[in-house]
Amino acid sequence: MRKYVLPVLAGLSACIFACTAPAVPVGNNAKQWWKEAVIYQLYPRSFQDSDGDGVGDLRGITRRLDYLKALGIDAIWLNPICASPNDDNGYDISDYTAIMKEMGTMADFDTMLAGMKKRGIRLIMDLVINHSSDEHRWFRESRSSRNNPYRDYYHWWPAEKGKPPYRYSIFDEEGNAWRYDSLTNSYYLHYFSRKQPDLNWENPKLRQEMYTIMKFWLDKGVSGFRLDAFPFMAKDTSWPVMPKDWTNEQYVRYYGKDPKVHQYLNEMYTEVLSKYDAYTVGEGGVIAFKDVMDYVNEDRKEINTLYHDEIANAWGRDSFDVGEYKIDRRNVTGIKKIVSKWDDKFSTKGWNTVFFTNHDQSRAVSRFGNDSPAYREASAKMLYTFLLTQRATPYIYNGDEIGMTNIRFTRVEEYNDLQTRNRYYMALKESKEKAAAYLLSQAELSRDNSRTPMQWDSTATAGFTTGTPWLPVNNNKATVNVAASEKDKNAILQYVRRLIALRRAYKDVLVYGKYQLHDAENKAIYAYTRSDGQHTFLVLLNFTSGQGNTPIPAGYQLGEELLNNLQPLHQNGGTIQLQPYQALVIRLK
Ligand code: TEU
Repeated sequence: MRKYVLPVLAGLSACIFACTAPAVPVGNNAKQWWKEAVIYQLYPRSFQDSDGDGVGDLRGITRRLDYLKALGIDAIWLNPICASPNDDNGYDISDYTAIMKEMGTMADFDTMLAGMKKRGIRLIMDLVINHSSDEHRWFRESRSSRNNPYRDYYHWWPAEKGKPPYRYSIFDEEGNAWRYDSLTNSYYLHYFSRKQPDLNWENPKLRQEMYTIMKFWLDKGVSGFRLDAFPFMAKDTSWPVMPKDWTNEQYVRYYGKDPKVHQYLNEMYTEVLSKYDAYTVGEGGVIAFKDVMDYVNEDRKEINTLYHDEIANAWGRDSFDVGEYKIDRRNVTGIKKIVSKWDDKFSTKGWNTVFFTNHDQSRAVSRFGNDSPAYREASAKMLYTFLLTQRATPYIYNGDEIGMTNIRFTRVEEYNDLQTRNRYYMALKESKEKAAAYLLSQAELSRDNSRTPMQWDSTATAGFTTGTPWLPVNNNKATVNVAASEKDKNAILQYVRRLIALRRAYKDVLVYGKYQLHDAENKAIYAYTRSDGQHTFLVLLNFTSGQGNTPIPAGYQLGEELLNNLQPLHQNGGTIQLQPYQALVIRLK
């Protein structure tokens, strides 16, 4: 059987606040709020429940806004909150201008947004543009007859033409993106689940509907959008037959990224985004590195930023083809190459983003650090030191700031995520062994690992709900929780607050300043400097559970120690010795 290779589909000393003489940024262009922002990704279903139904909601978020303000973040990217039957946890929208009933009401939304504004926190909405729910009014109309005015809001293939050319579906139980509908004797296209039919962006009416929806939210005062799965929105609708042994690169070409995507994004920018000065971040996992600038180059007037999966994938990728499953936590030199390559790409144009995890990836400390009791705190702080000292907009995923870990389910029945469940059953059709291997990979890689409820305290449901949580709470809530972190001055949370404050105090260095890699071949230490021409900061990160050594960059001496997750700093002549997972930010002189 052919292989399904899935697509890459923060107190600080007073000095810090006093030393910020403005300097001309080195490297990148115009200053923007969204370049300077620290963005917090909030998965609303798992953040805070207020009514005891076991599902997080908007009133819950409003209750926790002081926590977010104290963290120091500037904006929130909120995963979908619109009306949805929740086949894919809100990524299947049945009404784009209504609130999902589990999440509350539009009045709750308005209160939440007002609470954010009062605290100087911006809101970025998740815009699901490639597909809707099959329960959306548009789709109900569309499937009702071939002559319905909404027919062309979706992609249909009349069955009298025979079977449509094969397209793989990322979530379908049978892996087939065309679903037969007897009502009109036609197949509809769904790249994701059967309940997520793809929208037809070639139809100008559909595009205008989407722009109206975007204006609705912008008029309410949101600051921008995260564009879900956007490269898929423009397809080659002549539906060419795919070569038998298609590769990953071909998959993307046949499935999306049609040149029309640039036309649609430019139209969206002209008709909507430019009028509101709204920020956009596209989910760009399937966009090849060489093509990135075609989307985010400001001269093209399309989107501001996108995010990629290269760092995440360097530590293992979720794939139906379990052969691709690998976790290599020692791949430090590989990570340096990826990060440096992306930094270089944006040295004169566009702007980079950086994240370790999100709702589609497992927990950062489990996957990229070391979540054993001995190293969980040190390695989580080390990872955050990286994240908040990059020339890129950093995304913090909720719960990571207290070092939440993978839950590691062992039985398929424990999983909620349709991706894990459906891929498991597909694997089972091949063999029990394949299914077992896939299940084992999911303990490390499943999206449900990062979707377990936020751990606020050590009580049975971690302060998330008074009811039964929709997904179990991780047992380590007894020690890994916000309440305990507030009392411990060495907690990951307190360290993250200090890092955010440092980034804010030294924007010219840590946001806009030049990035330079040092000691590139070192297999344990990731060393780089950030510099604005006036200040140079050295960042040292030990990504391993062993000791590491690295030279002080030539021509420099160590100055003030700005952050150190593991006191003390060991210096031996021109060499610095780092303890396992030690992270340092030092001013050079
Ligand atoms: O993900 C798009 C996507 O391409 C997925 O395949 C994703 O890379 C994969 O699930 C990672 O394991 C977006 C959303 O981020 C995801 O949560 C949704 O399920 C998906 O779109 C459908 O809307």
